[in-house]
Amino acid sequence: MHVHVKGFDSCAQRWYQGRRSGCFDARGKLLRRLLQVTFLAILLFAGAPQRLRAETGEDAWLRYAPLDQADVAKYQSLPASVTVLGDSAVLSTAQDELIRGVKGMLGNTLRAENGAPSESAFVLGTLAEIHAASPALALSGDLHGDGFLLTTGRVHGFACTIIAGADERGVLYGVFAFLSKIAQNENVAALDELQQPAVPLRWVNEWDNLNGSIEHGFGGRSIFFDNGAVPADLTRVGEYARLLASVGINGCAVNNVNADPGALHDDFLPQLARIADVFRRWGIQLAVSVDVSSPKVVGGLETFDPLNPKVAEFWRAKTDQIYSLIPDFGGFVVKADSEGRPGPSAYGRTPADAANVIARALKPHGGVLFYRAFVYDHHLDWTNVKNDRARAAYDIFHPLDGQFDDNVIVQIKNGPIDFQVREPVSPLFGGLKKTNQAIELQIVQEYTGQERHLCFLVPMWKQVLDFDIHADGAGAPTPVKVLVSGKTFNRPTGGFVGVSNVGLDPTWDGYVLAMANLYGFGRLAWNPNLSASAIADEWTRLTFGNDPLVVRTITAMQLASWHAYESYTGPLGLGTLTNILGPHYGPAPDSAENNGWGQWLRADHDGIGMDRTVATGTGFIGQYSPAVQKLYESLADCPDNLLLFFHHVPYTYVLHSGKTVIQHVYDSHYDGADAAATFVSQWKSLDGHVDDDRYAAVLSRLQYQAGHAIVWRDAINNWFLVKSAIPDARGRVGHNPNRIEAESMQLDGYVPFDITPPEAASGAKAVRCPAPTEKCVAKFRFSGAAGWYELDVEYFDQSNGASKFRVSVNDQTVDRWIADDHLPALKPNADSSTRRRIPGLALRPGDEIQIEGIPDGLERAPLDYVEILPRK
Ligand code: GCV
Repeated sequence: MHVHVKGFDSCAQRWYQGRRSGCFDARGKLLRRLLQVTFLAILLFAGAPQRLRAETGEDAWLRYAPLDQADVAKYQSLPASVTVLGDSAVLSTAQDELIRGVKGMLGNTLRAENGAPSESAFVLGTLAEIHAASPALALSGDLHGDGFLLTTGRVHGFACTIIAGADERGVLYGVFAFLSKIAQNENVAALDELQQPAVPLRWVNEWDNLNGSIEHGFGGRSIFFDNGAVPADLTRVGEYARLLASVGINGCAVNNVNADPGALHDDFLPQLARIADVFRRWGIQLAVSVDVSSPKVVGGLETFDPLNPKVAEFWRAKTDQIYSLIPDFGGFVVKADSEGRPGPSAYGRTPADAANVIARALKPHGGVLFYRAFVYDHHLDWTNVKNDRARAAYDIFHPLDGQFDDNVIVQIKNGPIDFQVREPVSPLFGGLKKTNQAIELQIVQEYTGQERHLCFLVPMWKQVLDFDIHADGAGAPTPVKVLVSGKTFNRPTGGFVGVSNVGLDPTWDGYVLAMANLYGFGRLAWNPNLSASAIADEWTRLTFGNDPLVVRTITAMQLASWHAYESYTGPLGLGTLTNILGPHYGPAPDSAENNGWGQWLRADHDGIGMDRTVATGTGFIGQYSPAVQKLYESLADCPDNLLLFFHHVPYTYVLHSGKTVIQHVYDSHYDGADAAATFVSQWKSLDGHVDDDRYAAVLSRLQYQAGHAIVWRDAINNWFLVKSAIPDARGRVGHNPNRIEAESMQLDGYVPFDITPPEAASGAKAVRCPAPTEKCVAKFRFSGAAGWYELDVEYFDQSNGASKFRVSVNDQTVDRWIADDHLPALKPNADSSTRRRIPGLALRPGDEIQIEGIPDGLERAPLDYVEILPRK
């Protein structure tokens, strides 16, 4: 509950602004004000609901927050003790977790016991142990893998709640599932529920470098590495393992797939063993990404040719050494012949050759090798219209089907390009019938807003997983989710891999709301049949509690967010129209063209899109089965949302929706930016229903997103306007009547300059201080009608300086701030463009509005425009 005392906020605001007058210069006045505030607060809090405790997000969905008294009553008949059958680290973790969860939510401390129960108890154990302890107990179901059973029954004559696992991990997963039910206020009295994971291998990959940085990590520095070593304090690693285990993840490759060979050095392995020790009690197997040139770089051989016996011997000896330190080591992940990484092509060998030599070293220990299918040439000739990066994975791996050993899993990104906001399903899922496969999903939002934009990816993943790729010809449906389980073609294994990239930030990934993606990944890996809305609902209840308004609002926001993000970043299957040569963040569509990276849009004055048809294009569509080819090959059938991925069409082409391509682009960008703005008002409706800290942190992200969505909207629409020369039928693009461009203001010190690319700034220009200087000023006179307005200042916040800004109206300071949001940019462009909103300004015609910028470092207080809108 929030208490707003009229007058206090503005007093604090004036103080922040350095204007002590009227607030702090008269001590007596201040004292009186404080007394009033205290008195009012006492009055308001007496009998009011307990204030929500402050939270950082560190507990994510495992908060075990106390339930309301009325709900606690529901669980009164639960046993008072928990006994464990068997003796292992994972089982005692399960017992500790149950005690912790029950204590947190219900306030009771369960008695911890071992062995057969001597009273009514929670009984934890593997099915085998429970059978041995109580042979008469008929437990239902065929439990295997890491599955579990939650049930009730008499053990040794006592009425017990039984949490049985097919293995020890299953017991731990059962405990988490049970606690999750309590946290969601579900009835657990007459439980009889069996859950089995859909796939055996449920891994995450972390792209952490040994120096502690993370490739595309938005949650701070690594929890695994610092300055070339594994840190002494692995507390966060343990907490992360707990989070992963709670959603059924059983493997984690801790270092970047762009692997530092140093990870295999003799003196590094004992350090990795320390991480494995922490993982073990959570049932998580450590895995390591390896560089295929390690035999040469680490082993000192003159070659890393996979067919050379010395190379095989290197991998055998190194792997044996690892298992001597880490007996439950999971295996390796390999990225090779991709984006400059060494690979078997150096010796004319295939990915199967490279994979098998390593897999054979792992085999005796039960380890597996994930070989990534993300192999492509990033020096493609863009002048050849038949070239197509999307073809690469299938062209390379399909001919090798059947040549991989049975402990190799080919790890396939969901789409044929690279984690774009929308892509079709990779045809390779249908192209491997005699090879194990896993789907690689990107949990971290590299191309989908980098944890600064709300983008819940589960709906996108669901579309991929449910897609029937018709791999079995005329046979039964073969959705991707079944193919990767290995069941379709009777493969021994298969799985899900999520690129997670959490860091030391208390929120793990930089944004409380983005953790729904990690949760959702785990839930789908366990059960891909869950719906996106069920997952969003669960996650919200666990993360924020069961208040119906909170659950309804956040679930709705999450479910709307991918569509919104897609609408203002990359419609019609074009992919995220971001700077692919930079941080993959803000808009910069031209960066995709005329280079070897192969993410071409093929945009010219007349039309846009890649022709990937069999008839006239690159032939990519021919990699799908006939039924899928039929869906995409003809313009008549191709769905609008993938049209420009598969076809090159004129801007005037009419979509199934009845709109032209160009008008769809314009409209969807306005719709998407509007949707982002509604997230702010939706979130504001939760003020007082969510703890203050997380409320404020999320609000600030959503406000930023609403502003950056406008940057995206304007940049992409202007780019299309320039390319096509077709105006927006609704007259919006290029017309911003409420905007005052900085370059048109009266400048003192500030100088105009051209922005590159031009669409990154309004009017293609901005102003900045020419060199380090004390301050620069841009001012103008307000010419609208008298009234209340909100004033948006669009400026550039680079990461190489922290400029200060001050806005005044007729010499009265109305706002000041420091530009230090650490956006991913060293220059003024669409990555650094951001907005400061000053709400509630009373303006009259002729008022002088002045923006003062004080540069810092290499950031010259750059300013794009001011927009003045009537206050909402
Ligand atoms: C780890 C994209 C990313 C790279 C990443 C690569 C991959 O290209 O931008 O940072 O490298 O994918 O998945 O290997």
